[in-house]
Amino acid sequence: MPTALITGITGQDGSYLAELLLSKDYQVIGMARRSSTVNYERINHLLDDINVVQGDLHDQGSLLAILEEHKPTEVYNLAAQSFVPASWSQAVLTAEVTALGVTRMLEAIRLFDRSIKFYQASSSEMFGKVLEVPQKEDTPFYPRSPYGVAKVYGHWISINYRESYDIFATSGILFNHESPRRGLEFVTRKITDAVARIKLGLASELRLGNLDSRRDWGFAGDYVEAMWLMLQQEKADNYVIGTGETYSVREFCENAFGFVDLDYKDYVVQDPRFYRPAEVDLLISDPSKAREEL
Ligand code: NAP
Ligand code: G4F
Repeated sequence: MPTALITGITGQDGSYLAELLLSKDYQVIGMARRSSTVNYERINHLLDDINVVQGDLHDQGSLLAILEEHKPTEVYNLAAQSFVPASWSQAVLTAEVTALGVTRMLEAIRLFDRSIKFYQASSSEMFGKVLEVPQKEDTPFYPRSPYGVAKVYGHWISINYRESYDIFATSGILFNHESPRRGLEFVTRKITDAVARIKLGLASELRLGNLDSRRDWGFAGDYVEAMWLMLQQEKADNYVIGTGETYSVREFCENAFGFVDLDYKDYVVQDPRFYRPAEVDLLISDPSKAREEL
């Protein structure tokens, strides 16, 4: 039975990936950081089948100890400070977790067992102020947030450990992916949650920032399958995962409100509090390499 370690098991992707790996008869070890109250909402239904262990990307010793005790054959590094606006208000923490955390896990692998296959959760945020349309694996990066900058570091340190130590370190450059399990502060769930509340008479408006930015939105449940496929390849590589389609936040609002016969213009208020110091205006993927090879 293969054993996989998932960091970020309590997050959106961690929960879907755990379900996928269980369906493939993996033993699943999920790493969660200690908090004063547990936040297992997304994995409550899996607790009989997975082993949740405490560890933190800040803490090198905890990562090494988990590898030594559970001896995974695959490590999926999904943990991160992943909310872009928080990366301006907590820039150093974002760098510690989202950037240096990757090195800490790679160091643990280097020291314990270099045959472990490693997946790094890289992001289309790395393309930022895009230098090519659509974006693919060799499109140059121009990150626009401390989060994007930290992800560029995580991407390149993964490639560096691949080239320096021959570690199977793969970087999945995933475009936005959403689901009912998405955190409520991200724009898709913020909108759909508000639409439901407004329709039920529980809210009267929705305050948003930039309505004109465009994203290539996919479904998280599909994208975790791509993560697994990347680690089943003969060699480690970089892959862009996306739909190849792009829509604006405004179009998303039109659709979501329209779905319950409401007009978004009657409810959406643009609020400067939700504008970002630097915006990523347009993301659209060219996922042809993944389609051909995975
Ligand atoms: P998410 O829901 O925000 O989950 C992040 C996970 O990281 C949570 O389990 C969180 O734990 C954990 N975490 C945060 N800081 C940690 C630390 N210091 N030590 C250990 N764990 C820590 O994110 P997601 O949407 O599932 O995304 C998964 C990964 O893919 C992230 O790395 C994200 O940056 C990346 N990504 C996501 C997308 C997307 O559109 N969803 C696209 C590209 C890349 P708590 O529950 O305790 O907070
Ligand atoms: O949903 P968002 O917060 O996602 P964002 O910034 O694209 O980042 C997500 O996707 C990345 C992949 O490209 C991941 F790496 C990252 O971890 C995260 O999962 O914002 C989407 C767009 C932005 O342009 C933002 O300015 O929606 C715009 N927006 C407009 N009003 C808003 C709001 N975003 C949020 N969160 N809240 C608003 O009120």
